[in-house]
Amino acid sequence: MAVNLPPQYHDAEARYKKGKTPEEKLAALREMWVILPKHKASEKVQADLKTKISELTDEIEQAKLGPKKAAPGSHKVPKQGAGQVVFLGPPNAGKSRLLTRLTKATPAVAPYPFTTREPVPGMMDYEDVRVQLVDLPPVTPDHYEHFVTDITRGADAALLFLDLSDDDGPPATESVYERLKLARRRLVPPGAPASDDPGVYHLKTILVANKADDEAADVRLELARDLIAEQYPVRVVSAERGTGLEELRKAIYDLLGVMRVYTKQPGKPADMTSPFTCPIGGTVSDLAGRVHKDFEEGVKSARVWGTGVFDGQTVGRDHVLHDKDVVELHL
Ligand SMILES: Nc1nc2c(ncn2[C@@H]2O[C@H](COP(=O)(O)OP(=O)(O)O)[C@@H](O)[C@H]2O)c(=O)[nH]1
Ligand SMILES: [Mg+2]
Repeated sequence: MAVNLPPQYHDAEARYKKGKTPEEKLAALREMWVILPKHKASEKVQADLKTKISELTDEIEQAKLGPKKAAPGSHKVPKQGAGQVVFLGPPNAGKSRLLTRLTKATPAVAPYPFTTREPVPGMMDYEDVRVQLVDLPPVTPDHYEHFVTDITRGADAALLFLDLSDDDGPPATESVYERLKLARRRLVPPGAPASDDPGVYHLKTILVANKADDEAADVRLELARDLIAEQYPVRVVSAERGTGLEELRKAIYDLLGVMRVYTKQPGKPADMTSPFTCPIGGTVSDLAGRVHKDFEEGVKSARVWGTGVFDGQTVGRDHVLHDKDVVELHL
């Protein structure tokens, strides 16, 4: 979709391109952000601008901390599956143990802190889709790996861990929230309004209260609910005993806010084995863009079997799809 941009936007963009320092570039990008009309047609431009602002803000902040230990992007985890969900929490909360329960990944699990130093991805099966989970090093007020800031920018959602076997669990989890806030990452409950500052990244989060097998688990969970600033949905689990894990799988999938759509070729049955996933509220053209980047503009209509249509109804490119619809794209 074409976006009509006012002349002031192009002026600011020219200043961005001519900017010599990251600070000059950032100032110009922030002007562009203010001027940019915020509507559906400009969603892609908005997203690009947000990413650039966030990247430059982080670059400027990290430069203040001294030379980088690792090259930018060296800890990047390429996205796979229906979405990427990162594990954030204090040491010893059972993040790595949970990853071994939900995926085939094999991170080291140990009864002492700081065992995990690098991001460890694994794929979680949920019905007929797969979600990428990424175990990360622990976060404490004194210990923060700066690549966590980069990884959380690209992630779709987060699990915030609480250790129910430790009296220090609730304050330790609160510290994780605060430390990420310092890094301009705000862990918010799903459905919270989008960030109004493009330099601050909001990450949809649920609280995973682990080690529910501890006898004082209930009391600590209550304490944590009072202490932690945001009211996250909570999933109570025991990674060790394997309780609560099926409910957690569903909660993780739901957190992504995606729907499954199956495609078919004319005259052939649908491929019901590997759905495409799109954000809930996505249209025929959004789906087409997932199938092939050239199809997003190229798709003219579609036939749809599923919700809100009669079987095989022909719809336009702006038709909103539903979970489990079967779609035949017409280019
Ligand atoms: N009792 C109990 N112990 C657990 C549970 N989950 C993990 N642990 C133990 O907690 C310790 C830390 O686990 P780990 O996964 O390495 O924690 P991480 O630092 O958050 O990755 C290990 O000794 C685990 O066996 C659980 O649900 N219950
Ligand atoms: Mg670990």
